[in-house]
Amino acid sequence: MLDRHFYGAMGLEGVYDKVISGRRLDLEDGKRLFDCPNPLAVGALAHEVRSRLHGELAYYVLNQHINYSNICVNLCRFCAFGRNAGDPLAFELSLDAILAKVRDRLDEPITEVHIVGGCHPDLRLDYFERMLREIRKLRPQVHIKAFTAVEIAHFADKEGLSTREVLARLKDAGLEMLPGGGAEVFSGRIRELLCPRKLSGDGWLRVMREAHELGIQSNATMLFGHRETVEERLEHLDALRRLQDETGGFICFIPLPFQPHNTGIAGAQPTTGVDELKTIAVSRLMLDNIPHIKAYWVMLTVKIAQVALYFGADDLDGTVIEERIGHMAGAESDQALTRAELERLIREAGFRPVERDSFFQPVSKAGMPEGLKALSGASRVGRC
Ligand code: V47
Repeated sequence: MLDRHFYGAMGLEGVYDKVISGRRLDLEDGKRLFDCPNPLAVGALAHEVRSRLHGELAYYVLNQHINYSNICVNLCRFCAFGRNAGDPLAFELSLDAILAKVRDRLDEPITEVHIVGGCHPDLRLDYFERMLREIRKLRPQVHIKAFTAVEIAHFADKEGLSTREVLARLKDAGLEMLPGGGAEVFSGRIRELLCPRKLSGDGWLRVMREAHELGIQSNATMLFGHRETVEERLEHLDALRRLQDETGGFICFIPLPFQPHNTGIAGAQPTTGVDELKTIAVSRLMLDNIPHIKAYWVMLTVKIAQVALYFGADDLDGTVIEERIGHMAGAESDQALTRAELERLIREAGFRPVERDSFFQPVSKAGMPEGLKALSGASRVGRC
């Protein structure tokens, strides 16, 4: 399929030339890719880039998600997870309950604990510091990826501290990495429409810049398929790419298809498979400086996530164990996958599974082929 004439017939020879020679795509190129009626043509270009970066490898992680609370002062219209205190579906876990969740899984070789919650009106920074320290005591080897940039800004507001001070305190308590949530799309128009109380796009980028400057790497997300235009998706990708040029702190990008159920977005249709795959492919092609693209099976479904490995994605995320944000909004996927299931999905797609940690370091180097050993460490491409 990677034939110049084939792309020329679709008006994509300029994009083809740039991809083949490793040059950066601009926003117009991105628009042409989204407009291309042939998803396989877009996917094949993304697969070319993905293969250059990761060859036949596809990654997964043994992880555990913990949501400490869904009580939230922002109540974004796209979100079915966030609730007012007193709502029958609101919950708030005590520190003991959180530690019990970690303790329950101590016999499983989990390498990452992923912790997020709503912007709670009352919980204070010392609760989050204790949470990190106690988890670290229980599982000294685990990587703790916790709190979106939106939560960090909320903690700072509540404490009267700067976001940089909050990040430094949480890092001291054991925070190693920020998850990519809360980015949505950076467009002010969309934020005004869907999440007017939430941290702005510029605010999200500022917190991420500060985290990267403090040596805390992060992921980044984009929530798509609600009210945004293709141009707004591309502006979002461009903003991430510009920040990554400066800091190098993003490890992985995760396009999140909007799940419409129980949300405040009337009449929203679920995303189609083609839009999901094309968006993943365009993300791989535009984000030439972010090493990994995650096909998050929870939101995509396991079947689309598996196919996405041929549309630019190189990672399926992980076991997850207990997921609420997507499922409260109608996600149809299971709650958890096992290592065997993740490896089967990857193998049957024709890739070689690699268990990785939060930083995409292979968990075991024993018996690993030389090529793979050489790759370990390559993911920390940034300057963090
Ligand atoms: O921040 C909220 C999004 C995010 C909906 O960093 C919704 O490794 C779809 O960020 N439909 C949380 N999405 C999930 C997230 C994440 C997941 C897995 C791995 C990582 C990582 C990050 O989910 C939220 C928001 O952007 N979200 N509501 C919805 N109705």
